[in-house]
Amino acid sequence: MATRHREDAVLEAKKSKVKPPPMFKVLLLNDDYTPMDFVVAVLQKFFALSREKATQIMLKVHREGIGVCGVYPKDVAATKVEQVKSYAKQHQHPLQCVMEEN
Ligand code: TYC
Repeated sequence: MATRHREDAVLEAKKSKVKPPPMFKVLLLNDDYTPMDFVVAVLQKFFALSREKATQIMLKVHREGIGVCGVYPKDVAATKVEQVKSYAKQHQHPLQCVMEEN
């Protein structure tokens, strides 16, 4: 680095406190009523997944009861959970979405 300030040296002397942020899984839950194509559309719309990947995750949730849509920092995960729940509610589907620390 070209310019080094005294404060940098002070900071470096301490143990680095730069840590990666805590990450949270966003999970979809199965239910008996939400249409499969709606779940695939949600996964594509809010998790930027291809139709193929979205279909794989939807089928995993359908068969196993729960599945991971993605892993994000806390605020991003919380936003995705709210977006999915709100969108499902708008369309009158009981689809549930939750987050869990990784
Ligand atoms: N079980 C639903 C059905 O048979 C499909 C479904 C999949 C619902 C995943 C929710 O998170 C879910 N129509």
